[in-house]
Amino acid sequence: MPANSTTSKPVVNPSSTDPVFDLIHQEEIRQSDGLELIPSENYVSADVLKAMGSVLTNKYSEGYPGKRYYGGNENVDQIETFAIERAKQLFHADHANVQPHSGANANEAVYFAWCQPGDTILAMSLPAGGHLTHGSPVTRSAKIYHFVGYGVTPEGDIDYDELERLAREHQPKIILVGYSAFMKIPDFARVAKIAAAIPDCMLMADMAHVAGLIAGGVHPNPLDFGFHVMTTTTHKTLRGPRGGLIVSRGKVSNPLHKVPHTLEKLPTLIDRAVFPGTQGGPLDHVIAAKAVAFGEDLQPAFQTYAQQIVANAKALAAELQNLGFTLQGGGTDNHLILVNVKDSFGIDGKTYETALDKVGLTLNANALPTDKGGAFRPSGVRLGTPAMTTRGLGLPEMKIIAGWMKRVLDLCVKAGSEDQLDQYAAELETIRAEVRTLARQFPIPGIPQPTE
Ligand code: DSN
Repeated sequence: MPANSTTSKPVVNPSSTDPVFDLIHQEEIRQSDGLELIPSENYVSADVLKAMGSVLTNKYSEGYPGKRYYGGNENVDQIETFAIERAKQLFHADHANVQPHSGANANEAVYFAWCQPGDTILAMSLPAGGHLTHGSPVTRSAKIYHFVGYGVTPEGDIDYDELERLAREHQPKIILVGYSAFMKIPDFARVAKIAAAIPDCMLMADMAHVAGLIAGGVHPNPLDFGFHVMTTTTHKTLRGPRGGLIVSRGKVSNPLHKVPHTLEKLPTLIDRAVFPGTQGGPLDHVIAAKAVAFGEDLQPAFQTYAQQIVANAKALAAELQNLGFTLQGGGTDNHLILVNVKDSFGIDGKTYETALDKVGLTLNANALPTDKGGAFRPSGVRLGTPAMTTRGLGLPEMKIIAGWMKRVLDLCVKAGSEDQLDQYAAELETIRAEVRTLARQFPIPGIPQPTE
């Protein structure tokens, strides 16, 4: 047993003596006994877990259904086709590529499909709420393409005037709308109008965070507003396995839009950019799990789930505000909440994240658009409701969670800094026990529950 293992008895006997299995078991307990507030995490169904753990991991399938570089793909071809057709149906798309290993790979493939080295891509800057893969200087893409960043207004919405000015000035090959800390609904039609005036400009949306809300009908779909390509991860609100997805239009959806290649070629360019452009063999077990998850996302129950995610986020945001927390953008229209703990209570986001971890509430410290704290000591924390909603938590529990967050915050204020938190270990342990008791009332799908 590892030195830090808890005293709980194993839920099931590990199937091997390899300590890795004991650690997996400890992770089952950690997930069961805590509440997951990280907005990019979720819990998959037992069926998705089963597909991921299947013999498909043994197979090589470079290529696409019907056009492989290996024999023996008769089952894999059908599985990948299920995933493709279900993804197209979910997002009203003409084409889907289900092979990207991650959201980062999906983005990289789209840039590679459409741009030449040195071309300009206009995207939301990271401090404004954008994503690392949208041009952060530490990424490979930023060394190949020229990224220009647009920001947000003091109210937390996209600064569309700035976006338009920068688009005119830089004539980008891609305008990208996407984010990992943005709480409004983008005005896709307005961005499409801006792009229509730029020759050769492709419209790309990275909807990794809200793809499940789109699939569930509670968020607009950029492909319905003239966007040509949408990328996403499959493990956040879509509730699938870890992985990426690209869906696109295959025909001209905006007659004002002038492009060098006809848009009918876009699917081919994307497929070539994924394989062999940027990836090798697909992860067939993950693609099977994507197919299963997309099948679940197409069910009416998923729409109810998506509605509840947003209702829970709004309720949690409102209660946090009642308790004195300042929220970036004044609240939320999706599943995300960005709390300015520094402005509200003088505590940095990392100290607060550490303290919340001790009581079993997991979220992440996050920079705010005007942050002076840097990436490791930012002023905010980011949280969201997709995972809790999967477990069945509803509006009454959102109030309880906000209350715990305030009690932990008060202890942080008393402690003054992270290294003084131990003085309040007993108080933190009391809250931890309350969190565990509630968490165990809402089992995680697909795994055995702790028994003591
Ligand atoms: N890492 C993801 C997130 O937490 O938002 C984005 O890729």
